[in-house]
Amino acid sequence: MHLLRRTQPARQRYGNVRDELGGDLKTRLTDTPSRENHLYYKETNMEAKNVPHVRELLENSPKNWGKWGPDDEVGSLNYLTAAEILKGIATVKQGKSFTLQVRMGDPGGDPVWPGRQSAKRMSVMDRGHYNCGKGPKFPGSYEYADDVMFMYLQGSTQYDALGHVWYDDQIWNGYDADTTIGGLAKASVCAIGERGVVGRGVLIDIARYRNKEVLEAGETFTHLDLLAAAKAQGVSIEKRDILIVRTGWIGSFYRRERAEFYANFKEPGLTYSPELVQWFQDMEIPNLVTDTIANEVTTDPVSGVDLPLHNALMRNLGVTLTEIAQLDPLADDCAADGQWTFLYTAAPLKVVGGTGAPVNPIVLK
Ligand code: UVW
Repeated sequence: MHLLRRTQPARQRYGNVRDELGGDLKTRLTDTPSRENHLYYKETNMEAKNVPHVRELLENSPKNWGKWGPDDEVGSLNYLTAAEILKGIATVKQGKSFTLQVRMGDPGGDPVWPGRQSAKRMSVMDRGHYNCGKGPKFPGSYEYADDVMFMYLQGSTQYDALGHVWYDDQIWNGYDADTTIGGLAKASVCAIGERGVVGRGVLIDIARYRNKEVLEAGETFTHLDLLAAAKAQGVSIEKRDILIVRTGWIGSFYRRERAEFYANFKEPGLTYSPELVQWFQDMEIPNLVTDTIANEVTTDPVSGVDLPLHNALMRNLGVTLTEIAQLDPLADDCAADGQWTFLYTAAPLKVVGGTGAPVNPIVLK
C-alpha cells in the first residue's frame, strides 16, 4: 500500500513531462526503467534482510583522507604521475585506437540505473525551420542546425565525482556532505575533468575467463578472480594500473529485450571484502572502469548492503569509478593479439558542481 501511494504522483509527473516535450519523446520516455520499479526493488530488498548500516560494514576499512592534502578533490588519481603516463605510452606499439563510450541518446534507449532516464536529444533548429521560412537569416545566407540534450550525468559512460556517494555526513577527504547541496562544492567531477586521466590500462576479461558471453545477473567475482583471469590472459596487474574489467553486461543490453535486462535488476560485479579493499589500497589503483552501470555487484550477497564498494573505494580511498564502458571490441582485439595493456586516456566533461559527467575514453595500443 505504501508503495502504491508513492508511485501514483510519479506517474503523473512523467505524464506532464511527456505532454510538455511532445513528439516521439512520448514513446522514448516510457522505454526507460521507472522510478516505480526502483522503489519496488529497494523496498523489497530492504525487507528481505536485516541489513547493517554501511558504517558498520566499513568500520575498519582504510581511508586516504588527507593523504594528498586538505583540499584534494581527485583522490587516487594522484597516483598517476609522469612515470605512470610514460609507462602507459610505452605500451603503444601497434597504432590501434579504441573508444569506450556507449552511444548517447540512442532512440532505442541507453543503459541506465533504474530510476534514471536515457539521454534525450532534441533538435531546436534544423532545415525544417528554413523550409517554412522560420530559420534565422545571416549575411552570406548560411543555415544551421542546433540541438539540446536532457540527461542524467550518470546516464552514459561516465566518471563519478568523488562526492557522488557518502555515509555519516562526510564525503571524500572528509568534506561535509552539506557541500553536495545544490551541486557539489567539493569533489565534483569538474576536478577530474580539469586533471584528466592518463596511465597504463590493463583489461581483465572475467566473462571470457569464465567462458561466457556475459556474466549472469548478480554473478560475483573478487580480486582473486581478477588475478586468476590475469594469469590466464598472460598479463599481470601492476601497481597504479588503471583497472578495466569486462563482464559483457553492457554489450548484452543491446541484444536483450529491455524488460529482460531490467527485470529483478541485479548487475554482476566485484564483491566487497576487507581483503579486496586492502588489495585496491596496496595496489594504489587510481581508477576502476567496468562495463556495468555501477562497477560492483548490485547487492553484496553477504551483508545485503547495496553498492558498498562505492563507499569503500570512492568515498574512503578516493578511487575514481568509470561506469557503463563498452569493452567488447577492445576485449576481442586483446584476445586476438594477446596485448591486454595499453595507454588509457580519458577526461570527463568539466561540469561545474557535477556529480558525474559523460566521457569517451580513448585507448591506444
Ligand atoms: C548509483 O549512484 C546508484 O550508481 P552509479 O555510481 O552507477 O551512478
